[in-house]
Amino acid sequence: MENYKVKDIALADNGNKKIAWAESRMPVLMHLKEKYQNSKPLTGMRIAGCLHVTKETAVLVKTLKAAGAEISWSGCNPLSTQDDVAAALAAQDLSIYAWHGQSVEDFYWCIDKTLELKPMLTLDDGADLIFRVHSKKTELAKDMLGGTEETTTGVHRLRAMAEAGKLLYPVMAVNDAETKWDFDNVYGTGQSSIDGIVRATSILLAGKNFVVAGFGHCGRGCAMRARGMGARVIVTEVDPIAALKATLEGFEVMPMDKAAKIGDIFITATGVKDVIIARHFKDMRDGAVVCNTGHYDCELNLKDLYGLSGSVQEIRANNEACTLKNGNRVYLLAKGRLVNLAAAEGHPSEVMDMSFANQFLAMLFMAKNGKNLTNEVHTVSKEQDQEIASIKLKTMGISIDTLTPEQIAYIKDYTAGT
Ligand code: RBV
Repeated sequence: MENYKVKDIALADNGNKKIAWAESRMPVLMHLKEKYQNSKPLTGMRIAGCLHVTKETAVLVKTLKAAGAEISWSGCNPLSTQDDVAAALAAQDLSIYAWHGQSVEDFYWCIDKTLELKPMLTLDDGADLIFRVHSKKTELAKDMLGGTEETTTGVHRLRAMAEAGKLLYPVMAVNDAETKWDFDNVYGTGQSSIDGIVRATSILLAGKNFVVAGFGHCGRGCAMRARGMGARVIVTEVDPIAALKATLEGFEVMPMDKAAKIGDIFITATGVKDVIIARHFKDMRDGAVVCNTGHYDCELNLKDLYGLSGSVQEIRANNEACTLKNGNRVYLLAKGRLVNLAAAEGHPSEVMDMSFANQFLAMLFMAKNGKNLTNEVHTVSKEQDQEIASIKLKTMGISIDTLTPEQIAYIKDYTAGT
């Protein structure tokens, strides 16, 4: 019996070409694959994963397999699966359930299929898989060694579960590694979100009012990159410290009520729902482009937007013209799903290299130590972060200085002053 469901297995050749491209740009993960493929420390480990099926994820999956794991996989967003990559993984006898353009029912069906493996480890991006275990398949929790979580929103959900005393096994917050969120969230989101906007619109960014909602790691990346393309960047925030950071970075900060009236392009990166709602849509200029790069599609209130629209027409891939009853057009990209993954290819391989090296090492750690950890959200060690940064630098041909013993002594010597 087939242990996969993908759009079209005949796309595997294309998928393999994409994966080879990603492999050539993910030297840290490839180094780890090389290092562990003989000793196979994940032998006997059953891992269920729920993470965007992209060429980069395929490199992670192949690395976990090379280290001995048995794997079942699903995508973590209905619109982010790259069908050729999914086909390539299925053709390599990996148990994978993922295709682009799923309904919510399909989405959970896929997760449930992956849980038939009776995993001992879960790997999440957004916490939908682990939440499924906790809500519908609790009988699986007792045999779990641990889980890992890739993204900010998932970590928030898991911390809330842990605080409520509901977490049934330990989880590693991969997102919070410095070599993940200071790079993936900033440069990855920044570049790939602009990429998604441009692919869906072919719009000129120079001279546009580009509104970024949220100035966390992801919002900062979008703001920086939009500015680099010549846009006038406006930031909206709810946190005074983040607002101050944006201001001192030279971005204009104002409430969404004001930004809505002047923005040409809007992107949400907040992790919060209802950031852009009816009154904002009504106030927008004719031709405004609206999209989201946060994990869930609730940041834009789509019910409001569709409710205000007299007609909705898909004018090109990932771009719907919503003609409001006041005659203005608002262009919605990728149905409010992550624009970088739905309308482009997600973060570039070079940056996912570090994120997925963290995922891989976190999996090794959980396989070995999960049994002895408390049912809380744990963070990756400083050593893991440093190791990944060091290998990355080495593969980039960059060397750095080393502290002398005298300098180390100086740092520790609190008596040394003026
Ligand atoms: N993300 N993965 C990719 N190319 O595979 N791109 C982005 C990829 C992850 C990223 O790590 C982020 O935390 C998460 O997607 C949001 O769902």
